[in-house]
This record gives sequence, structure tokens and C-alpha cells, in this order.
Amino acid sequence: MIILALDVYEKDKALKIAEDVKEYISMIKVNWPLIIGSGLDIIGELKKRTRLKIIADLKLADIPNTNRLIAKKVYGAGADYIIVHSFVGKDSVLAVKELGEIIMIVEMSHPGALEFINPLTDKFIEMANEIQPFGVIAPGTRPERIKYIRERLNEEIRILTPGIGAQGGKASEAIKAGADYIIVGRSIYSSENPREAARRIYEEVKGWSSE
Ligand code: O7E
Repeated sequence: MIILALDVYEKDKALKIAEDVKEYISMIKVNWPLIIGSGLDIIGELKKRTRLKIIADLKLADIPNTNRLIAKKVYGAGADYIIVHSFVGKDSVLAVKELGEIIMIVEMSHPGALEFINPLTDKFIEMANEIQPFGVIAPGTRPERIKYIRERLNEEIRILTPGIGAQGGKASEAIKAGADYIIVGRSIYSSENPREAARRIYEEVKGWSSE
């Protein structure tokens, strides 16, 4: 139910934090900072050390051919899921889904999301219901929006919510509103004791979620 957003640059630091907290998390999300800092092979290394599933959060937003070229290498490196932007359209999203499991963005957690992305949520939900990704991203900073999305999304599509902790969202509220997974970065990896920070969040949500 907890996904660690491992947004550090250094390989050794990333591996240490991942091993420290693996008992309390379900998956690891790797974003550009870690890929730029440590190389794409970090995906396979994290998988080998933790035996957890890895989400490559590339937020792909290109034409189908370029999305496909990138996705091929990233799934090849061991990623279990790739996160894609929905606003580029169905053809670009499907180009990635043809190669592996995807997670689509239907809303984002930061204030700027209100300008262009979030007003299109209904269209993105409709697209997700048609495409059937593993999951969608919804804002952990806005539990009422998680509820809104849950009510309209096909039951089997999971909801993953970032914005917990450092951005102000609360783990238990996101889960109560319908999130299947909460995504937590700084509140764990910037903590003096990442293991203890992960344990606390785990204790907060464990009664609420089955995953
Ligand atoms: O704020 P933190 O440190 O807990 O980290 C949050 C992580 O979730 C970070 O990797 C960020 O890039 C990501 N994220 C958001 O914060 N907000 C969003 O709306 C979407 C994501 C995200 O994971 O995107 C996946 C599409």
C-alpha cells in the first residue's frame, strides 16, 4: 500500500534506503533524479536487492514512436510499470501499453495542476476506463478528488496518490477516500531514520488497505 518515491541521485544511498524500508513498502517508484544520477541499471539492481516491483515514473509525453522507443528500453531494464501522461492522447498511451503495464495520470498533486491538467480529469478517466491501465495517479493533496475519481473509474483500476507528507497530504485520508496506494518520497528518504518514518506511515494506513 506504500510506494516509495526514491528521488535521490546516488546509487548507494538509493539502495541503502530501499533495503532499510523494504519491509514496509509494496513497490519502489524511480523518477528522473535517480535515473539521471545512477543510470537505468538502477532499476534491475533495486529489483534484485528488494524483490519489489519497480515503477518507472518517466511521465512519458511524446509521439507514439518516441514513447515506444523509450518504453522498450525501460521495460527491458526491468521496470514493471511505466507512468505515462494522458494529455498526449490515446495513440501515445497505447504505444506504451502494447509493451507492458502502464499507469496513467488523471490528476496531479501540485498547485499548478489546477491550470491545465486537472480540468481535463473527466476525459482522462473516460480514456482510462477504455484503455484499462494497471492504475491511475490522483492527488493525495486533495482527498475529495480521490473520491471523485474512484466513483467514476472502473473498479479494477488502482488509484495511486502522491503528495503525502511533504506536499501536505495525509496518508490515512487518501486511503479512506479510495486510494489503493500512497506514494511517499521526502517524508521517508529525507528523514533521519527512513525505516522508522516508513514504519510510522505503514502503521497509519495498514488497517485501511489490502494491498
Ligand atoms: O513529495 P514527495 O517527496 O513525497 O514525492 C512525491 C513523488 O510523487 C515525486 O516523485 C513526484 O514526482 C511524484 N508525483 C507528485 O508528487 N505529484 C503528482 O501529481 C504526480 C507524481 C507522480 O508520481 O507522478 C506519477 C505520475
